[in-house]
Amino acid sequence: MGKTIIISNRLPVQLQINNGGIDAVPSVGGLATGMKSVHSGGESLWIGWSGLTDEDIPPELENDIDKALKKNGCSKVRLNAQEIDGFYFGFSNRTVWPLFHYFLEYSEFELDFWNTYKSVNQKFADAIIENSGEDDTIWVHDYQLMLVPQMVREKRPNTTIGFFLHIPFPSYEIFRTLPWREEILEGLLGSDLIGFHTYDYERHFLSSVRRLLGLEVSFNEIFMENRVIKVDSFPMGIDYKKFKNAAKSHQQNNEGEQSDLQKRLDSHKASAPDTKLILSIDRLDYSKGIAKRLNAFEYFLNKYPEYKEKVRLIILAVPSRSNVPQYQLLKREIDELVGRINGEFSTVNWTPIWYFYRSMPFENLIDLYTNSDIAWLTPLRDGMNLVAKEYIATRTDKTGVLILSEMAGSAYEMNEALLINPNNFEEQADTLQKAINMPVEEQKSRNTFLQNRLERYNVEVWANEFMNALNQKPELGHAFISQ
Ligand code: GDG
Repeated sequence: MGKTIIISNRLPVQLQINNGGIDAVPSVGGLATGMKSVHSGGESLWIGWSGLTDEDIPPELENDIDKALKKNGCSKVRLNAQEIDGFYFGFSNRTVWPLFHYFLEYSEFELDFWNTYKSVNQKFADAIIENSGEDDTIWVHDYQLMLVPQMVREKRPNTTIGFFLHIPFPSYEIFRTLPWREEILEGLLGSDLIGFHTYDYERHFLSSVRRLLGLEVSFNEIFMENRVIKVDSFPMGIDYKKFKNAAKSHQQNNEGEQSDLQKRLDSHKASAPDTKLILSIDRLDYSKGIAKRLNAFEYFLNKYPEYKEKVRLIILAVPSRSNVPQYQLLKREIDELVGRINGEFSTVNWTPIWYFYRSMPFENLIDLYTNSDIAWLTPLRDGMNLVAKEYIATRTDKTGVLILSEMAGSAYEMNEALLINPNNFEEQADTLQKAINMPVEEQKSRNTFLQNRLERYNVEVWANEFMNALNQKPELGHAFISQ
């Protein structure tokens, strides 16, 4: 058997140019951790963009970069600033991302973006061909690379290719508005296995394939002229042990080892022991519903004024895609909302919202998870939402309440959370009230179910299940043979 080739837009390492040298620092993101079991030793290669454009890479460091990447089992695809503009900020994040998250009015159908997306996808496919053999198994990740499977298939008809989409696949009625809808589907159909987080995304995809390409679909198989393509759902898990153990050692730390954030949280608890902390963590993205959440919080404070000075909302919004205009507008809207709500409700002793617009180190993330009585996550659309799972994993004493949008993929597996419609302020205000007053026994009972499920179906199991399914290619079925 050959090696495994993983392809994603970004490599699982960060390149840092320091005086005269190069460091490749492994990333700690969900995908990088999840793929650890697949991407081990010399058995696999990860191909992707390094995060530095051609213009950023001093020619004399090119070799050192390649060496540093090779040490980490990685190989880079070179992209210049103009390619990143059209492919990443353009087609990926101004066309596909909004469309697949049902923000139809934000989706821009620009021919230039599309042409750059095609040529950059071809670059990734060429890099795969150059670095792989016929026997290798290829796993392509996410919406930036949807044309890659077919581009590889053309050159390597017998290679095993899998594709996993980390964001929702929209309903046919939304997807059909894309001018290049057939090309995207055909690109994906170069795969042997196409994976989604949930059964609904899978269903939407199959419906688009049937209605736009007229292909025969039976259960979760698509029949093409000479191939059968399997489609299935693989809900992504988290590195459960990592979060659980981090939370445990966080509790054991004595004062000297505490972060400044933890000290601040402690002093807040000492001065206002009855105040409940409500947490939300997201990239600053319109799909995450941050502005609506703030409006719902204001609605809650007006509907239940007895909770003034008794709750605090902590918002961690991580900067993201800040050169896309919609994200700049959203940043302004959130700044204004936080200012207005704090201006309206603050007292000498109390500020209702603590707002952090930055990325925090992992330790601080654990500080926030472990100190919050409630996690309140309100995406308007979210492929999965790993933050919901991470919050539950850090609740070592099993207390804590998760309020989660039904529009997140994770809601399908987290029925014991309090599920809400993020557009319904009335329901959210009542749910916050319920969460604040939920008896500890009920919290523990709900979280026990959630934790057991998350521990069992962790990210390693997710990756292995996908790989196992990929390596069991379907036989040409009866429906196909009888044609
Ligand atoms: C996409 C899909 C799908 C957040 N802030 C900080 C930080 N994080 C980490 C969290 C979590 C990750 O980032 C965010 O993951 P999500 O799943 O919530 O959301 P997306 O970034 O939108 O991811 C999503 C996912 O892909 C996987 O398929 O679930 O639906 O949109 O792991 O912990 N980490 C650190 N500092 C921060 O400030 N260190």
